[in-house]
Amino acid sequence: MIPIDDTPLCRDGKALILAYDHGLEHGPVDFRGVPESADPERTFEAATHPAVTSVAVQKGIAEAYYPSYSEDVDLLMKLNGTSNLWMGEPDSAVNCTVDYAAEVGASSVGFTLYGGSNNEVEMAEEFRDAQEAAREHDLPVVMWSYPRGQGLKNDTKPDTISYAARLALELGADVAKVKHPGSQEAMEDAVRMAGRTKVVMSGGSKTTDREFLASVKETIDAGGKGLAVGRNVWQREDPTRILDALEKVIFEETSVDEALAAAE
Ligand code: FBP
Repeated sequence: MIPIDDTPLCRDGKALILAYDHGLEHGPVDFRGVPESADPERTFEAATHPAVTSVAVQKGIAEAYYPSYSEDVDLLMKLNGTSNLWMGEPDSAVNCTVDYAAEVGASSVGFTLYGGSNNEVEMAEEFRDAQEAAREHDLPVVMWSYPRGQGLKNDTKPDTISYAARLALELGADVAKVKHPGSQEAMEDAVRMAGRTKVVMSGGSKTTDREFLASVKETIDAGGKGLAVGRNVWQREDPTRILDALEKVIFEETSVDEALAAAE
């Protein structure tokens, strides 16, 4: 296990990972509301905000854009990912090796595991290879721990999220990225189940400032390490405003009202 507090994934013991792999995972539809959001430079610019600890992207985006931002932005390389065109049982192609991620400049790696999928066994074996390679490079591993599959489609039930957090600990992830399970109490259970693996909340689809910040606040109060978020930042017309508010809630542990007032 890598203590992530001393790695670029964290600032003052908290993490705010800006995720931008949606062009692969969901496709252009995610960029339609704010057309400028299709330009990766816009997200890299947002990632220079002091609240952002790392940006999580796929290999192609990293190769093309990270060289221009390597001084100002920390890179988390997502190692696997699948398009929304794939209609089979949940699965994720390994698109990048840990060696190559390190060569491009990543200081941590991310890997999706769909526990409960008919492909869970193969995915866990691929995760094993990635996790052990990451250890050789001393790179922290963030697991996108998303139970889903036949009979368990995109489940956010408290027990399922706690199981997702536990899977990350058992399989050797340093950070478990899990969906919000609906309450602070349920997030506390997930944090407990994760043991020494740190828990970050997955952002989810775009919602109101107040609703989104309230779920982040619940995560922090539950002992979560922070957030890995995409759409709730870059699908906003002004990503800086919500990042200002997130800085308050995550790093200064203010109330949602204080954060909203500060971001006016
Ligand atoms: P969001 O904050 O936009 O939900 O992003 C987090 C994330 O894990 C992305 O990294 C990924 O592209 C997306 O969610 C996958 O979402 P899902 O598989 O639930 O559609």
